[in-house]
Amino acid sequence: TTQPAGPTDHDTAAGVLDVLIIGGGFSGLYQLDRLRDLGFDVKVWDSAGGLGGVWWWNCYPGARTDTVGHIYQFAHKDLWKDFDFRERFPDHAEVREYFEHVDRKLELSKDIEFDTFAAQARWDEDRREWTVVSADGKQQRARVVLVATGFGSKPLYPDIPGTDTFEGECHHTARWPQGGIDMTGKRVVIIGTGASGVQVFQEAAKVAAEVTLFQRTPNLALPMGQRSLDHAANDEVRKGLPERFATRYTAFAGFDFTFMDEQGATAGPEQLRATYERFWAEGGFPIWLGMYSDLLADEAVNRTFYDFWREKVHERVHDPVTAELLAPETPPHPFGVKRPALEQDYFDLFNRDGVRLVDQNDEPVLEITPKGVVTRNGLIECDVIALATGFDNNRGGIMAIDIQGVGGERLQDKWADRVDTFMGLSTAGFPNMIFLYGPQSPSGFCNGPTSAEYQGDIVVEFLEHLREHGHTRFESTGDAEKEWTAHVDELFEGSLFTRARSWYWGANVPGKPAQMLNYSGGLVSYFGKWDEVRAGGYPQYELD
Ligand code: N01
Repeated sequence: TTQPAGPTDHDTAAGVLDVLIIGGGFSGLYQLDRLRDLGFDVKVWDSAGGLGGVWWWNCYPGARTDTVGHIYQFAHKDLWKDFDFRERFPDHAEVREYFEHVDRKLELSKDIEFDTFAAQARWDEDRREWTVVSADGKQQRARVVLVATGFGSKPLYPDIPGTDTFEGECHHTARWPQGGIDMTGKRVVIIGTGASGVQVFQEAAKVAAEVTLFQRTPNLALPMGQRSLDHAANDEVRKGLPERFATRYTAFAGFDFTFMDEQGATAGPEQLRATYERFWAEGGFPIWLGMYSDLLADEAVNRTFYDFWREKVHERVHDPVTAELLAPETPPHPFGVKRPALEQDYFDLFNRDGVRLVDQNDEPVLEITPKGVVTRNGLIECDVIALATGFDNNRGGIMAIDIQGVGGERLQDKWADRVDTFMGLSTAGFPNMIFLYGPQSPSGFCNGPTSAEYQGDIVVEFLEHLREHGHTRFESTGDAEKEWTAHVDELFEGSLFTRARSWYWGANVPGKPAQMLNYSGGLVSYFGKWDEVRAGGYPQYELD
């Protein structure tokens, strides 16, 4: 059912690809390489100007991984054997260098069209193929479309009047100018304290004349445990990597660690403290997803960690009012049900002259004028405004494309009130389309590269299965997605995750339907489920 690999006329509507991949981040690139090797005729379209997906767009100062670089890479084809990371947690420039390394080895770029935003995709039932049209009018037909737009490709802009009138530089962190902005000696305003806000703040506060950070919810940020790595250190790390890569497939969130077997509820106060101190000294996400197995479920245990965390923050911040704003006595929400950032000197930098934290709830930004931002206390003059206000996560990148399925039904309409997928992979009425890292998949609870490979493998295997059996059309059923949605909802309801207005369930976007968009059952359950699907002959799909 597929054409043999080989040259076809991709620039005209006459050429039909086996697979068009929208998005060239970890997931899209993995698909490209795997499918190309298997003889599929495949291309990638990406709106970015270069490789890396989110790592191309998020070039704001300080943008870096929150996952140890050695684990935030492909295990595929021994690519890891000859790439050194300079830092334990590489910054965006280094992640881009990694992608260039991958490109040199796998020659991916020749099959990627950059600066190509897929604006529309139309299903043709008679031909059993999609026609995808770019924002600049290019057309591409493909039998299968893989939507690999990532969970954070659609920036969320705050609704503040006057943004266009500002005379200085005002940018969303995910649309930062590729050439950068020198903040030395400047007056900088940052709105938002998610991972992006914390990171850009850490850079701004070191060089700018003045930094004003607007906080709506405190970030329960954890120590990163950053270290420099030389070649010998990289060699040392590499020795243990195959084993650590294998662990990624068995861990809750695709890291090389998972929760401990012990419960915090049965540990005494001294034992709890000793554990917290031990993890704190090492830093990183194990503090969040590698400690007591009931930390994110048992509110009393959770509170003991919050109090420990608060104490640590208060030790570092001199001004008691600022310290209390950053780490209030009453937790803003249980620890860890909103993604904590990893910080290096975030809390210490509030001790600097010219650095100010403003409570956005008490003193919101009312307006942006040519000279700066206005609050009820007047104008804060500034030269740079960083909008670190996040994304329309999980579904935003997909819904930015006008996808028209069977009978012209629009995905934007189908999902207007509720997202429905089967395992985050596909949705009824939209045949021959697969989402990678999609809504209702482990996505936000999974290390990106792990998902790219692990979920990527099931997609490749599924496409091979279809080819072998001569199927030219697949569509998941409405019943299958009802059941999956109910399962995702059930895991969320009653959990502590409902207690923070997070992007995990769409609560960060005004007007977005409240619905859990990330599968929170862990990788083992997710892929165990797919094993059943495969063993049963894919009964959740109509195959023809
Ligand atoms: O976005 P966020 P992010 N007025 O949604 C505030 C990944 N990531 O870009 O918390 C005022 O977390 C909002 O306030 P509140 C990572 O998975 C990873 O930082 O909703 N404030 C919040 O403080 C991460 O979780 C890295 O009350 C407004 C902030 O803006 C995800 O991407 C780096 C506002 C948004 O925080 C998103 O992170 C960066 C408004 N109108 C991102 N609207 C790594 O380290 C929103 N806010 C790998």
